[in-house]
Amino acid sequence: MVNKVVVYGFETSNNMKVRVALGFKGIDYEFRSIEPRDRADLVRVSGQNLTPVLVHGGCVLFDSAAILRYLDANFPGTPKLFGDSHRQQWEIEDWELFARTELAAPMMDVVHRRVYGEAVDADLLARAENNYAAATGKLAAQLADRRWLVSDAMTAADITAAATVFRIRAAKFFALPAVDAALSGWVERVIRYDRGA
Ligand SMILES: N[C@@H](CCC(=O)N[C@@H](CS)C(=O)NCC(=O)O)C(=O)O
Repeated sequence: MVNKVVVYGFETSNNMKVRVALGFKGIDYEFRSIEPRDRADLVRVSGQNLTPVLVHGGCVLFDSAAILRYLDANFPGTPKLFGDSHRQQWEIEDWELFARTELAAPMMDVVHRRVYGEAVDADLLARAENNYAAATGKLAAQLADRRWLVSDAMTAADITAAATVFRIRAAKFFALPAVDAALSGWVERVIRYDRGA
């Protein structure tokens, strides 16, 4: 019997990333929603506190980027997330790095302070707003005349960055830049692979 993929998580960009990748690859999975204030199951299953966690047969993985690599390596014959060449793979890694640092930092600065009960002041929000506008400007420039960030198909670069943009828009932690049509169309193209939590 083929082992079913199980994902433990809740509604966040890193969980959406993994669900989009599974949907894009057409891999059947079960999403087990955890209560963010109760991490006991997560720690029991994976030995650590963050989501998403993926369980497949005897294999347990945490970290969304690691999970995307596991899916590409272990489900051959499904659409690839890391491109067709050495060069594309490096470009994908560069965009992932950008998405997890410059693009996500404005949101994570606010989220971490809230989780720890620290103040989120007007200066921090203004910095977040400016930094996020600059980061999305880079994405919009890349997408002005192309459908995907790296190749002519969706890759881990698009999934990582678009899931972050989607969550930041939904959460409205700080003022968002004016809507860019190319950027919005691209986010829609990516998240249509997410069947939800
Ligand atoms: N590097 C990890 C980060 C995971 C992470 O920060 N997960 C968040 C949800 S996206 C989480 O569980 N945060 C802990 C919390 O909310 O207390 C990944 O990409 O999966």
